[in-house]
Amino acid sequence: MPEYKLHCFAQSGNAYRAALMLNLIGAKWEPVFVDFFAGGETRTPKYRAEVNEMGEVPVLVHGERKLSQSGVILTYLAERSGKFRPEGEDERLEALRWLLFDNQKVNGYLGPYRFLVNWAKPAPHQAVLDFLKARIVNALGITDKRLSARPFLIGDRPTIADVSLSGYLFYPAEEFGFDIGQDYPAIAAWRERIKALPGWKHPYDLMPGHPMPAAGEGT
Ligand SMILES: N[C@@H](CCC(=O)N[C@@H](CS)C(=O)NCC(=O)O)C(=O)O
Repeated sequence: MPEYKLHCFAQSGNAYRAALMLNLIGAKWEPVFVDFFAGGETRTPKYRAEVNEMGEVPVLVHGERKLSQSGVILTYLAERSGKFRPEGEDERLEALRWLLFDNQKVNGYLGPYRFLVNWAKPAPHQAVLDFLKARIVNALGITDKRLSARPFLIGDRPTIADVSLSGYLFYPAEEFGFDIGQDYPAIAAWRERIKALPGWKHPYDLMPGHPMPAAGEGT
């Protein structure tokens, strides 16, 4: 029986951080599919009462413990496994600094942007997309500069800050309408280093729910 369960769905980069971490540390885990798109599951009173009062994925279940917020999940798994763990106060603070920057400004904008471009109904106002895109360009530029000077976010080895940054960066370029790999060479090189880690998998191969049924298909 798997040690961990992860409430997730394939299109969620926030959940991908946790799923990827579980795979990279070689944990025994199984996904629990959350029907975000068709069923609006995260918004149901049942989900909020029984799974996560914040109405979000990812949620990691480990025995009696239930954790949400990918940054908390990554910290927990790093401390338990000793893998991808920042060591010492300086590294811990540095990893936390990049994890928060990522949560707010890199993947924190990429996720909603991708959602608006692909799935939002009614379609978003162009001004909203333009605002988010400008924020994304700024945050990716800062991240690219950082990664041009070191192989991983806080130095020579990957930590939970890098796993967090992976959030939406491996999803297909067409889903964003711009190509991160082409526009940000240091991020592109970093992606190859992350892909080379044992246990790496693409989000659509790691979590259930892809491809989504076309409109009218399924129940
Ligand atoms: N800061 C959170 C963000 C989680 C989040 O926004 N998850 C989205 C899916 S990508 C969600 O569950 N949204 C549910 C909703 O809006 O109803 C984390 O890192 O775990």
